[in-house]
Amino acid sequence: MQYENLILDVSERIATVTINRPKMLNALNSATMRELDAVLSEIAGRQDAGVVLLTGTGEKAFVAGADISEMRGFTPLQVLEFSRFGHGVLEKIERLPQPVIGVINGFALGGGCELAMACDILVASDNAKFAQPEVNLGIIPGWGGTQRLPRLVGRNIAKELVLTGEMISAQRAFEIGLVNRVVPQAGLTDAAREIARKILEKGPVALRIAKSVMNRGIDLDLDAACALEAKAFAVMFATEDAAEGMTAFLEKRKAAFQGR
Ligand code: CO8
Repeated sequence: MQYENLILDVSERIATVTINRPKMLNALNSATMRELDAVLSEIAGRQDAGVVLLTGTGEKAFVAGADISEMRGFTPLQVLEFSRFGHGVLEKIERLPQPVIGVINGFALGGGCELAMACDILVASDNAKFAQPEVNLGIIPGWGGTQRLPRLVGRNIAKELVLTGEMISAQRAFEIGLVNRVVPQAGLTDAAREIARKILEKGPVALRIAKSVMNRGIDLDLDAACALEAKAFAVMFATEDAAEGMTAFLEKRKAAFQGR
């Protein structure tokens, strides 16, 4: 499929999705959100993509939020629809079979920060900035920011960020556990691809199940979450990858996983 507001590149089993509206700092309008939804469906079915990188064009912004110029004219019902659609897109990232690395190359604000938080791992450039600045506009986060941020960084730090709209540095985002690592802008793509390559060496079925169990389990009580893990663990033993991985260890060789 052809995309107008994003670029999809697949090479070395890494699918890179680049949100491409640099004049608006990659702000997300409804057309871009529909394309994001479509590209995720495309990637989910691609056997040649084992890991996904999600980033924005340029060195200034990952995504500066929802497109305010479009959003301002929405009726409450249109906003409700846009909010629910966005929730669905972010959930699609969380349910994607492949791990998704957010490559945060600049501003990740509002909907941009929310999009980042749906990714599995976040690598940020040292010039990246994060905020949930919606209160500056007289609104609140609408793509999961009030919910994912407290789960990621704790309730009170999340409240401080949402209630003040304060913009924080990449280093501060690292300190509060919002991002996994911070690297110089020039080395951002290499750092993300290095993590991707490491992941690509592992059993694809195990990656898919581990991601799913962690994303599903986090909102369950520990007992239910561990029961989910136990069932998934048992299912792993029906896979060829598990047999190959354990046999390869015992035969002191590198496993050749087939993703089955
Ligand atoms: N929407 C639309 N246009 C934007 C956005 C945006 N979110 N961010 C930047 N732009 C545009 C600017 O208007 C400007 O356009 P132009 O060149 O035509 O004047 C261009 O991008 C460049 O931006 P600036 O000139 O402002 O660049 P600066 O370097 O001076 O500032 C900032 C950069 C600090 C990032 C600044 O642009 C800014 O504060 N942007 C808005 C950030 C923001 O408030 N984001 C949150 C939006 S609300 C949201 O995301 C809610 C998500 C949930 C939606 C739920 C469903 C409805």
